[in-house]
Amino acid sequence: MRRSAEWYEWRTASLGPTLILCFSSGMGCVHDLSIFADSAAGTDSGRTGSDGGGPTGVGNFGASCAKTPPVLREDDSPQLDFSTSASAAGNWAFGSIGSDARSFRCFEMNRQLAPTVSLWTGSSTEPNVSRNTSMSSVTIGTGTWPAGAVAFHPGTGTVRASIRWRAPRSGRAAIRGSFTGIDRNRTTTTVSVLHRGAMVWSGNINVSGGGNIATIPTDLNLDVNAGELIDFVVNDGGNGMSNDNTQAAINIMLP
Ligand SMILES: [Ca+2]
Repeated sequence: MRRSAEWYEWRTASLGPTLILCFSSGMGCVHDLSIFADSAAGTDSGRTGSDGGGPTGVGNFGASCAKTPPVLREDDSPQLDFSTSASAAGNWAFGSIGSDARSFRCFEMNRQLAPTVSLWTGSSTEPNVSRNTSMSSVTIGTGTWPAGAVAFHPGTGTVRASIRWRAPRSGRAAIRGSFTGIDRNRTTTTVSVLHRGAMVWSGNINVSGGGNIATIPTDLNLDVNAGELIDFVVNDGGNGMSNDNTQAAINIMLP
């Protein structure tokens, strides 16, 4: 790995007064939040940030994303880091992704669809990721967000929405979750899990024989390195993106 003086300066600033002792030769840092270790090829250019979270899945969330320190959690879910102020925070980022995981871009625009439903988008309305922060379901147009729900919606063609997780430490991550169509005109999507940019699971919602709920099997356990990325991706199911709002109930256990 390659770490510049600028990198350390950024790191120190981002973590405030926390003292971090790092070693050369890939031994890592004694501080538990040391997760910005890039691949052996080294793509991290420090504060100016060009690491792209490519197919190796190692690095920051992506070049377009704010750099934020991770949060150590054994039980993680995207709603814990969804905020209206930043599309990348803690262990989760919300953005668009093409057919190559290296194309991930953090969303730039946030707006309220309703007093308790917040939406992150790029330059277009879709793809997007949204959250209902209330304790009640909320219906907007043809979509109904259950209480507390995170949802995502694809764009057109290969432009998809991604809920991206960055491992706060190394270990075996239990990937759990279910995805539900929440549009009354029938959501038609395909949801995938990508690890190191490669698909490790996919499920169909009201297309290709799938029903309205697609559930990740309970044996999807992935060995992750600190800083590695896992993408939860939704596409349009091959029939266009109309009425494709999809609830994403995601849970990652990393003991
Ligand atoms: Ca569709």
